[in-house]
Amino acid sequence: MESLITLLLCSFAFNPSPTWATTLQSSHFKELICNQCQQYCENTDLVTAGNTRVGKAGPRGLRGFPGPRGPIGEPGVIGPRGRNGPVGARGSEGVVNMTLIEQSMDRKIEEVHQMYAPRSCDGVKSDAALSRTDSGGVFKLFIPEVGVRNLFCDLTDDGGNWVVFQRRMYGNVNFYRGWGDYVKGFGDLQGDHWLGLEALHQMTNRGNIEMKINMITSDGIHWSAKYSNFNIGPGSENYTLSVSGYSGNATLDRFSPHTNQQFSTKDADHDLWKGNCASRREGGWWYRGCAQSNLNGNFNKTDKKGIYWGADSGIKLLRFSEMKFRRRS
Ligand SMILES: [Ca+2]
Repeated sequence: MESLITLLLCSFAFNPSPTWATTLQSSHFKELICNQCQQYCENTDLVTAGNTRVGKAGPRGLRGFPGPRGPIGEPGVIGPRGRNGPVGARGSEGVVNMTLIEQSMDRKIEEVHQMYAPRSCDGVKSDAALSRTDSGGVFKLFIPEVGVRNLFCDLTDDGGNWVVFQRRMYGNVNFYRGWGDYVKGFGDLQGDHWLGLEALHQMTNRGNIEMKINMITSDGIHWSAKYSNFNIGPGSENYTLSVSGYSGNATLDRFSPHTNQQFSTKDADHDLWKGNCASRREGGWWYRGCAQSNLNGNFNKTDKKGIYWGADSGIKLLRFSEMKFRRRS
């Protein structure tokens, strides 16, 4: 009965009409009612917890320190491809490598010449000459040991087919040169020139070669000296001369005495004299000690520095000389 009365009282106290509310909720009576009617007062600031009263919540405290950094997350998914950028400006014009093109063309030309060029003066036709003279002309030949090379072919003298390797005619080419020039060759094939010791060696070292020298003395006499054997040794032996089998109308054979001699120049002394014959005679030759013939001497000198062929007494100066070889038939 007492509980029923309390329930009614509590229900009445917390569901008052406006008139009653002011009286009940603002007095000690309200606190008294709450202690009896806790189920109605749980949401009010007057609820008790045991013997301790709970006040209103205080102001919010200071924010705590941040916690430790978390682990790195998994990488995200690759995004979609972006749109193409705008077209760039035109670049500057490139440079064509002419050197490579020229080298390539030279190789092709060399291959063509190797296929079609004559192998010796023996097979040339005069209308195929690069340039012509009364006695022959300059031809592009393919010599297997030398490669493709321009040579002067004498097509008329003594049956023709001669390869000319030395000529003194105009005096406009200096023959007082060093070793390198004599090995490589110099001058103008149609005029004064020296073919070169290396080519001479390559084209004569298989034997069966004959050689001829044509000369005109300073007083206009034509001489010839022909040799049935002619061979030039390798560079390792300083292009040693091997010559024999003289015939001709020169006053004496003044070339055979130089056989078995190495070639010498002013900067490469291989002669048998204590001094340097090439310097003394102003040429390059197979000097012994020093010269019975000096066809590579100084064109303008009239003593033993000049171009001469030994005579009965002294020397005979020359105004023309030509040396040539061919395969013996
Ligand atoms: Ca010497």
